[in-house]
Amino acid sequence: MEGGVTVLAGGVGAARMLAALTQVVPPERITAVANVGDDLVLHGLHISPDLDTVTYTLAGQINPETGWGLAGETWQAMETLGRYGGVDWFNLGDRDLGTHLYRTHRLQQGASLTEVTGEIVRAWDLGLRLLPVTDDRLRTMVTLGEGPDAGREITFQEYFVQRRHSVAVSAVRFDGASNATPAPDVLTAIDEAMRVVIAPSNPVVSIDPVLAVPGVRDAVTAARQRTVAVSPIVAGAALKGPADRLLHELGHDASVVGVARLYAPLARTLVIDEADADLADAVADEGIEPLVTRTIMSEPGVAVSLARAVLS
Ligand code: FO1
Repeated sequence: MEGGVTVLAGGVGAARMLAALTQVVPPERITAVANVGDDLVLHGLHISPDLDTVTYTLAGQINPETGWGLAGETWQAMETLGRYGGVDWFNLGDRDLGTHLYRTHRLQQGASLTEVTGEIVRAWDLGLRLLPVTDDRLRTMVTLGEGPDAGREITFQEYFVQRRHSVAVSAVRFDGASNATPAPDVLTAIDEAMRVVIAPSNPVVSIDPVLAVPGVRDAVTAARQRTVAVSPIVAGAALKGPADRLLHELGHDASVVGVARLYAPLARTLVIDEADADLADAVADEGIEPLVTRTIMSEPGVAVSLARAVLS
């Protein structure tokens, strides 16, 4: 397939999808537009988990035990931090810290997040283009749904890491989104792509913040005929993380049909797993064409065949 491929990306699922795509099309033709709603400033450092998960995965350096951070990691800085009683629920490995130090310093020098991300991607010799969806501040905020803290709004990482996403959620909001502008090249990358791919990332906390940046949802809607989404839900469960639980708590169906309902205005095709073949007609009834294939990328050979299916 000629022309560019633009991927709307969250963390782990998107990183695996991108790694597979780079085996099928030259990386120079791939642009990833990544979620920054998970970003946080901690110890004065700007941390961009989804940008880093994509970078480290494509560099072949992702920590295989965690799915985030760098392989061969040590944790001595965290040990020292713990000694002082510093914030230690968000684990920053010694190798990973180098990335956050560099990013933070460059941002303080006045570089944009897009520029710094480009520098980091080049330093890891990745051929693709990785763009934060915006250079502006955008933070996913989560309202707790039950218990003593019901109604309290916390940051995404306080929900995901500190509370291990094991608490009920009643609402999700993207703070800063309405005033954000898409980073340079984001809209063009969507407008001009031969194929737009919505990666198998969490629809409500990874893809929605990308779409919440003014102009992005409209651009993807306009590209609908060229857009393929991959369901992150297989047989009613998320492959990783709390997507199934969040979909359910926020009033969606935690199934490929629920995903189809969310993506029908944006994508012509929804790739669903063979395990959900019996739901293909229900997906079609939502107004999105189902494509049934194997989608579990941790299984041998599946990632590349999924990438081919997405581009076909
Ligand atoms: N996830 C965890 O479950 N625990 C952590 O301590 C943690 C630290 C961390 C540090 C850097 C980074 O880039 C990611 C990190 N993650 C951690 C993963 C991350 O919070 C989530 O996977 C994403 O934000 C969700 O896509």
